[in-house]
Amino acid sequence: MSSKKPRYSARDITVLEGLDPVRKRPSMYIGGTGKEGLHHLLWEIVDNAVDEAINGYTSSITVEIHEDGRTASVTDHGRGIPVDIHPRFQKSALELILTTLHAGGKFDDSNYITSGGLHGVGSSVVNALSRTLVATVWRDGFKWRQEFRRGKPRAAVKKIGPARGSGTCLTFTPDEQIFGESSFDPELVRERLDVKAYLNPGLRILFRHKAGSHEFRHDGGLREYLSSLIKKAEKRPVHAEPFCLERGDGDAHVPGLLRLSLALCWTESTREQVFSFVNGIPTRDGGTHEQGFREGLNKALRNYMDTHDKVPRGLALTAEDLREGMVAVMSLLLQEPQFQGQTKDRLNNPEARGQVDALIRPALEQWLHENGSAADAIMARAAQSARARIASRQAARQVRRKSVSGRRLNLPGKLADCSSADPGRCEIFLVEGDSAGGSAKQGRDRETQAVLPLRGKVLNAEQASLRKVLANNELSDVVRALGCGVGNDFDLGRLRYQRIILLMDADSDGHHISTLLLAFFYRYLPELINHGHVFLAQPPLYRINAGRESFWAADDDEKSRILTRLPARLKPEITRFKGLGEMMPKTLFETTLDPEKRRLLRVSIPEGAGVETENVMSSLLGRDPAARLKEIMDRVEQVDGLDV
Ligand code: 28F
Repeated sequence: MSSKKPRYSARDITVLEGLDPVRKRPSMYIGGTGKEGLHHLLWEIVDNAVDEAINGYTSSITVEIHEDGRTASVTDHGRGIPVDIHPRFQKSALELILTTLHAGGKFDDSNYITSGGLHGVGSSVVNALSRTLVATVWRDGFKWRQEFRRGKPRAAVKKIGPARGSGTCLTFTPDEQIFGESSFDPELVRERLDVKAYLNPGLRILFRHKAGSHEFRHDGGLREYLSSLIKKAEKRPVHAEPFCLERGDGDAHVPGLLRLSLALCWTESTREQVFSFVNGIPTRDGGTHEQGFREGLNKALRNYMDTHDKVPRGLALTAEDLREGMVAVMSLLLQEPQFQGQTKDRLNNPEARGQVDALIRPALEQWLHENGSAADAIMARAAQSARARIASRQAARQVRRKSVSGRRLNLPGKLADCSSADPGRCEIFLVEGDSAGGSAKQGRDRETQAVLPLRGKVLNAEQASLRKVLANNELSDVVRALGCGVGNDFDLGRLRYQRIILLMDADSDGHHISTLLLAFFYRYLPELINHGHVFLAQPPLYRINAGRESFWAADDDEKSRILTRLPARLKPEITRFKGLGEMMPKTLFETTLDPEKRRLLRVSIPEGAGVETENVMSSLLGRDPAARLKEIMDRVEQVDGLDV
């Protein structure tokens, strides 16, 4: 540890702001007021003590959880927080530090490395959120003491008496008005302090609590941390020595990045584990530094493979293959870390990405070059991952194929299925009535078109519960035929048909059934509509025979348009279809089923429709079961000569 000793006084404190905002909105400062928030208080104070240590003023700190489980003390043997009186504010530096937000000073010194976090506002935030806080300072040959209650001093700092040495001790009890009755969790504290000791080799941390005391000191740093993690995971490393990197303290000419430490090793585990820290704070959600790490790693391994002719034959290694089984610990010291996300667990400094990449890549490549047997083992591990990945993908495909055929057994008896098993090519017609169903079955393209005739009554889904809906034979047949499940069980990936086409008579009964079916899809299978799988067929209403030719018209408008176009000498013969069942199968195919000639309407829920559509649908379907289809037709888009 270095020992730079810049001189400070109370003069160095800059911006001052009271603590009211902290008590008003504690979560803004410590993330929450639960267990995490409570422990956050302790981490802040511990970090301040660690800062004093990593800057070379002390080599050991003590953390104690008292009998009550709610009071904690942290002690360092550093310089002691200054107690001299600030000439302008007529208060001690100690009091200013503990009662004002953003009290800078030591943090304006670019030599002073901090643990980030609240970036120096930490101890005042803790003070604000503590029922009581007692500060004891040893400094200038005396022992000093000051007490606070909910952030307010009870009196000025008092000289207790002569004392040797120097240091700071803060004892605080989190305010039950803010944190309730919860107490510190010794196991959690133990764990965190242990990691702190790995991150700061040479530092000794004493931890005392009711059930015992521990001493943490890990001079092996990240290398030792890595080996303890691997031991804990019970996974064997595939090479003997880990790759370790230390950059910083002058040799890293990277602005803002003061230090980078890294240890990594490949194991037989099929997971990848990266534990990253910025200024001693775990970055559980990764961030730019982890991105840079992965990029540097990837490039180094690929460069090494290329230049040493180690590219495995016939195997394409992905970046994930290269990292499988890897366990890594990375610790960064940054001048100005920016943390992001709900819990501030992600680093956001954009420059960190390139900096970390640039530090890791050449070093790792060099290491691989010098450690041939480790490099070989790592390459073999990646190839193994690639082979396992390919094999498991094949196995998954096999299972999928099997379950497709397995589900065929559960298909409704009335379904005339198509022969193709490729859902992308298949469509299903939901047809009203047996006779229409018969024509459709005969007229369809058996390879790609399935037909499900619906008899009986389709339940009004708008007013029924899912259980009732599924008790309805017609609707449960539809669900079984589609194969994609419904409710919690829904899985679009299992849909057996690309297009679901409602084919109903162009009369009021047909409209009614279409409406009920659409209500059912809208309510219980909205994904099918959202992904554009639901269509309305447009069977013709009229046939017009003129000479040797036949024309079909979907409605009266179309009929008159056709008639006006016909040569005057022909006497057209007009047939109005009463129902689909009257149509010859061949005619039905030509007019309605044939993907080349037919017209379909795709059903869609209008963009941004929420409550409004909801209301329209329920007034349309819920209260007036005889509602006209027209209102739904307003929401469909025309699809001509469709081939999606
Ligand atoms: C129990 C937690 O907080 N330890 C600390 C110091 C030492 C100095 C310091 C802290 C002074 C003017 C701000 C002493 N002498 N443990 C701790 N130890 N803060 S916090 O200074 C704060 C600055 O503005 C210190 C000379 N320089 C700094």
